[in-house]
Amino acid sequence: MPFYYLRFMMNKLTGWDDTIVAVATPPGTGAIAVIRLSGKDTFSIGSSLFPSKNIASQLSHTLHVGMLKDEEKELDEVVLALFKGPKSFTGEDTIEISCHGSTFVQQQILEACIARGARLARAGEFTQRAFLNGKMDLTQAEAVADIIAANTEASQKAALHNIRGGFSHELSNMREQLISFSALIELELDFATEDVEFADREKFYALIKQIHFSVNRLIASFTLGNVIKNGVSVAIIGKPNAGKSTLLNVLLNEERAIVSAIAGTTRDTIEEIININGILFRLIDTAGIREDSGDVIENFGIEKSLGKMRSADIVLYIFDVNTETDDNLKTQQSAFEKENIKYIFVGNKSDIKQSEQKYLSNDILYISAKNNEGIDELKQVIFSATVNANNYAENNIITNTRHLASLKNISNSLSVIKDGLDRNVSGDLLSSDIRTALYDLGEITGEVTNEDKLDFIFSKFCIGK
Ligand SMILES: Nc1nc2c(ncn2[C@@H]2O[C@H](COP(=O)(O)OP(=O)(O)OP(=O)(O)O)[C@@H](O)[C@H]2O)c(=O)[nH]1
Ligand SMILES: [Mg+2]
Repeated sequence: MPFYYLRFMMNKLTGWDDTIVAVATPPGTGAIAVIRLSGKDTFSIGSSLFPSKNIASQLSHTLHVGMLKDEEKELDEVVLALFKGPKSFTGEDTIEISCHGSTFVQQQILEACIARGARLARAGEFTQRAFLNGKMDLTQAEAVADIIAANTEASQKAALHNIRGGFSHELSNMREQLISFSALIELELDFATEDVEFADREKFYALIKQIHFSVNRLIASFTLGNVIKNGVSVAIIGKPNAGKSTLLNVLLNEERAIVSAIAGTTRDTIEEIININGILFRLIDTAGIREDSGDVIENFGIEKSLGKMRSADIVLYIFDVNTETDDNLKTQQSAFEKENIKYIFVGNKSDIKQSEQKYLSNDILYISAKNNEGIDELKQVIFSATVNANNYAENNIITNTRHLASLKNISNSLSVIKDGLDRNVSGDLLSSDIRTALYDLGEITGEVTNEDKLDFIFSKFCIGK
């Protein structure tokens, strides 16, 4: 019998499954709104609102069209979808009422449900119940929030992969292997006086090494995961008139920023988003940087440009190929390198290049922002400088800081175990280190957790999910 059947029966007996209700569609008026009910009184509440049929005696996974009524008052003509626990999203008896999208109608239906004993669901409570009822582990539940927040192909792909349990599958494999060794070592402890060794230390060392490798790979994948989830910030920096705003406009394919031949046109920063190969890049056009411009507002803008330059994931240093000197580029280069700033040199206005100015830096990308030349190439250069394409192809990518923190703890515990094996430490020490690693693994998937932690995780969800 699957775990969730047991859980479902237990909740029924203990009355933990009080009935929750929420509007699952976004607030406001739309064509259709969906109201979701889950918990032990779902069907009795549903039947009392839907007098034309006895909901409880209908088959699971069926749709019913009819008038929703609060006593004699007609509320709306709706479609009611019915899912009997445990074969539902939450694992409990659930109905979803699709009504017309008036906020007034939605409100009346909610009130009618509450008057019959349901209570308003907290943020994420439907998914929290799905987790508590064993329908999914914690990483899968978190991926539900990720798919709702997905705004690019890459974040959608990563979230769907984790909803299907891709990441938890890798973790549970590690967990099982560790548990089987830990059992053998604990068995040795039972025979302590006889000095036996059930767990082959060499095999164990190889296993720990392999798990450590996988854990460290997952940790490393966070750089990419973070990029997938939060995007990359790109500051466009340079002297006045270099063509920064022209570049922003051509990248966006829209006349977003004012362009003019007057040096010092851009004062404040302008931020816009573009999508390159499924990843979001936040472009930041800044005020041109020059020694004291004599203009207070422009000086403020320059200060701001320097701040954006330091906090960006990558800087596009754009210069006019007709006026830039090699000396200045060298100065820029060493300033970026000193501050550990990732940068790309972009030589602009190559359409009117007159002299054959030679720059010693090999890595200059020549463009004409005005004529849209070299722009596609620049996009690919920005992409490959910030997105690790090797990791991109791999399956399990960490996008969640909670998972990252636990994985780092696991990596530390595995180092301790490896070190212990090197020093031939006793079985009881090894066994306690393995238990620490297992604890951290269990924390990611939610096998080890507590109410506060769960409340914190699910409070970041939408109401109705
Ligand atoms: N010929 C040519 N002119 C360009 C090119 N890119 C920009 N310009 C011109 O250079 C001038 C300055 O362009 P902007 O994009 O406003 O320069 P900016 O770097 O944003 O300048 P500030 O905002 O003052 O710091 C404008 O007259 C543009 O038309 C280019 O690729 N070729
Ligand atoms: Mg500008």
